Amino acid sequence: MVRPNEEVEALLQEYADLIAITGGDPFKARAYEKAARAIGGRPTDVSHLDTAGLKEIPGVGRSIAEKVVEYFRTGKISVVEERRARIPAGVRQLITIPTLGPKKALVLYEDLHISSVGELADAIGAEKLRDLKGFGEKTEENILHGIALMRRAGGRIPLGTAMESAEDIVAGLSRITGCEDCAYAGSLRRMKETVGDIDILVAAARSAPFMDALTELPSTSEVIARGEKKTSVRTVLGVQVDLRVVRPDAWGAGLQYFTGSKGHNIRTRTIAVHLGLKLSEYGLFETDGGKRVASRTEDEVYARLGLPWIPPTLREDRGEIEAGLRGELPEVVTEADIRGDLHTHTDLTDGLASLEDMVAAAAGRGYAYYAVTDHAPDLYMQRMTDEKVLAQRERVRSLDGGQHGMRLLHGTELNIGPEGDVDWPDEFLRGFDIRVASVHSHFNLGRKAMTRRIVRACENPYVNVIGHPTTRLIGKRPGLDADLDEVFAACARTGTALEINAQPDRLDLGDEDILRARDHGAKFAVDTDAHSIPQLACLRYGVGTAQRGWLTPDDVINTWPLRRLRRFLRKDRD
Ligand code: DGT
Ligand code: CA
Ligand code: CA
Ligand code: ZN
Repeated sequence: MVRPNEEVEALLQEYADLIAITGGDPFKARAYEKAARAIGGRPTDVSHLDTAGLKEIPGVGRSIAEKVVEYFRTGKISVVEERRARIPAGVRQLITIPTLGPKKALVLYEDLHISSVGELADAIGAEKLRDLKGFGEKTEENILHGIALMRRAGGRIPLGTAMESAEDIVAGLSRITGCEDCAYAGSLRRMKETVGDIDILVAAARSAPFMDALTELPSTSEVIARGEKKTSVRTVLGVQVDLRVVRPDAWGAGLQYFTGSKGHNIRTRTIAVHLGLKLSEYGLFETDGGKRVASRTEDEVYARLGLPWIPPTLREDRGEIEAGLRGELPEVVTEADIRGDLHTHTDLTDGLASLEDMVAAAAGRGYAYYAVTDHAPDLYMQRMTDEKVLAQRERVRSLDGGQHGMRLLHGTELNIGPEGDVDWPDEFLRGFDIRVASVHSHFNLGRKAMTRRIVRACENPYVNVIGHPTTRLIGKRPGLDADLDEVFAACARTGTALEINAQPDRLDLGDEDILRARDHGAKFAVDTDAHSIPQLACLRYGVGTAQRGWLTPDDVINTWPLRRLRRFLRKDRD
């Protein structure tokens, strides 16, 4: 991601929220939101552009362009500052509740002086909302449901957000003299879908320079605790960061300990005890006499316990210790194994970049093949037509094999209707090389109907991949109510792959569902669903999730050579 673009995206999005909260013009709010997304999705730094250059970005008019220029010249946008001053931060936090819009948030603030999520929950408990104009018992219920959804994420941060902060911090600390090693550990290194706090580890002889540096980073807003071995801060995004400095000769033991999980560590410590050893963050020691037997690398520590090195994504005490002891640890899929992305969009529908630009960026990632899968007509707001998609096919064919010899597949993302039907008749579907099918509507059908619906989609001889199978949005929307075991069995039986959507707010399927689906013998596609060039890089989160589901390259169709993939895509149609 390009940092200046992201800063502008966040500011313009905030401005859109502020307009909405203060009861401003909804069209204006939407315009800023759109421009925010467009700028955030640009692959190249916008900070060098002048007003004219900025105006070439779709959705960016003169007034927005001028605000962006102002930001890069002065470090702020004055109208944003003005609106901010009128609204307390707590009120802005209210609209992050998924079921509460800005208008209602404003009423709550003005009439009941509610300015935090906690105060709001209390007011609902005291039945104070139902008497407000435009509110009722049903509204109270809806908002409570929204707060519950938000809390279910437990104040935890999405993997993608944590990763970007952590990589910035690691880069910053690595530049300090005396740094022999620096890495993030904890749940982030295990690629858990949400992260409680960020754990950073440094190997160095002296800790003070690193502790100082962390407290002085521009992203640090508050120092929680400053110590010799550990310092904790909070960043401007509200994320806690724990930094520990270890001696270089104890790097492996420290990394192993602070990567966790707790469950995994309990198992490794128990093995140590049975071997007459003691394992801590300082190393592996003989119980009698205290001689250190391993500590420099994780490899050494695991080896001395009779284990192979275990990938961090497997360290959840889900059988990895037993498998390691038996020498049967899976060779999990890695980013390098992925030969192509099979679910991506262009500006023909709701993507931000042109076909040519997406293809060039994909080729730049070294892919052997790449599928373009814009939305199909039943998603009305995307205005897809037969003519448009056929014209796109011509362009795809002319680009095929051009960039570094990368092969292109022309595909589409179909919409699974309430009865399990999809857009377009069979003759038309036949013309595509690959078809992803996803649920985009009718989320509350009831369990039986929902299960039947998705199973029917799998049984369609043209449907190759079920896109974001549960439709969950982490911390915002729970997954569909369906009998997933029945869906997974149908996928295995019909030769339909399950997507592991790599967008960090989706990660859909998630790790536990992947483990179940794998037991049914289903295959998977790790795809980004990229709507912009930077989003192609989200692949790593999908791969991490696939690893957490113990998948090997053989389980993942887009690691296969094109010939094998094409055979899979034919299903049983011949
Ligand atoms: P999180 O931050 O809630 O997403 O999860 P973690 O796994 O990052 O947990 P965290 O930050 O509390 O601690 C990082 C790692 O350090 C953890 O995975 C294992 C290790 N660790 C921390 N405290 C303890 C402890 O009391 N006992 C053991 N065995 N390990 C610990
Ligand atoms: Ca942590
Ligand atoms: Ca921690
Ligand atoms: Zn999509």
